[in-house]
Amino acid sequence: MARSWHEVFKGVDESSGDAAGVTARTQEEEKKGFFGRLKAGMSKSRKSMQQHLSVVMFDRLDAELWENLEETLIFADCGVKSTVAIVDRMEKAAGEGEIRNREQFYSHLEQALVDMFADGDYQIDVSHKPSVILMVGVNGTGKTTTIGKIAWHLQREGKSVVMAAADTFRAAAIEQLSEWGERAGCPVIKQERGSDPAAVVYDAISAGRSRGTDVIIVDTAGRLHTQVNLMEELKKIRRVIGKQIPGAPHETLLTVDATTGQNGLTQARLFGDSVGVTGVVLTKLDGTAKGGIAVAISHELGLPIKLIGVGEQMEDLRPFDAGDFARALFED
Ligand SMILES: Nc1nc2c(ncn2[C@@H]2O[C@H](COP(=O)(O)OP(=O)(O)OP(=O)(O)O)[C@@H](O)[C@H]2O)c(=O)[nH]1
Ligand SMILES: [Mg+2]
Repeated sequence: MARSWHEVFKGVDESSGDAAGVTARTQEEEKKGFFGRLKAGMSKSRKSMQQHLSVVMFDRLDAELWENLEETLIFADCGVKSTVAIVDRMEKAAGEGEIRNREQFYSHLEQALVDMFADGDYQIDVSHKPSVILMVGVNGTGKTTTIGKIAWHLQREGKSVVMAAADTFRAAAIEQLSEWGERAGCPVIKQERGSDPAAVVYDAISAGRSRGTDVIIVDTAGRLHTQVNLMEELKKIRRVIGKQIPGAPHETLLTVDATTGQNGLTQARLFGDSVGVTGVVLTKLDGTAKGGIAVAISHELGLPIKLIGVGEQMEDLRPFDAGDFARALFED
């Protein structure tokens, strides 16, 4: 079953925050509730899978079946590498007599899918004092809203947060982050529109340090005049952070919009090469029938997906769990 928010943060004290008062039973209920939302959010992907596989005759394990499975996974955007690996594994299992009916087919498929997700640290490291989380990603993918939600959860877990409005490209971006700051109850360090993002980050770290803040979260621009400019700006921000706090940023999270499909994979590759991404936040899974993109991103880039978004509400951003993801994709 899914991890709770308490479990997703590395460095959150067991006895601090609201989580200390949350009973195991409430945590269980929270997880069940999320699975329902996850299933609802992934209904487009699930329906598409079911439609593709509905023609399959599970008592005839022939070439047609494997072709059909292959097409289904490719259509779902699982990517060629993962698709080939999954189909090979399924054929092998069938050859060994492990797949004889519908149930066995789906349980093997679920497990094969789960195993495609990269190993890696699925937690978000906030164990340093202060810890710095840098949020990067193309415009509109969900950076600012994700920061707001993470900040809200961190405060609830007893961690103090300062946010840095380093997307100085648009005035609206600074306002949007400020609103999230109010909602989450944490200060937002900002300057005028058009000011140097690295200077904002410098201020935020100084402010965070003097206040004894636990976590500093940095919002960045998703679009500048050119992509080269953007990567150079992000590199500069990283250098400024690293100079003030050796070893930081401790997390560089990349937001990817699931509805952009293979294009999201290309973006992830670019950011990964330029700014050293430690994990992916995959947003808008509710808006696509091609939820398999999660598999492609994780498997082909070797990156853990740390959080997923299945809607715009606060509760729709959740810790990622590969097992739940696979179940939500196939199970009625
Ligand atoms: N349906 C859906 N919408 C989402 C999800 N996550 C974020 N959004 C919406 O996507 C829109 C863009 O989110 P932002 O957080 O502003 O994106 P951003 O990356 O900061 O964008 P820029 O500041 O322009 O670079 C908002 O309207 C969010 O509510 C999700 O999981 N599902
Ligand atoms: Mg933004």
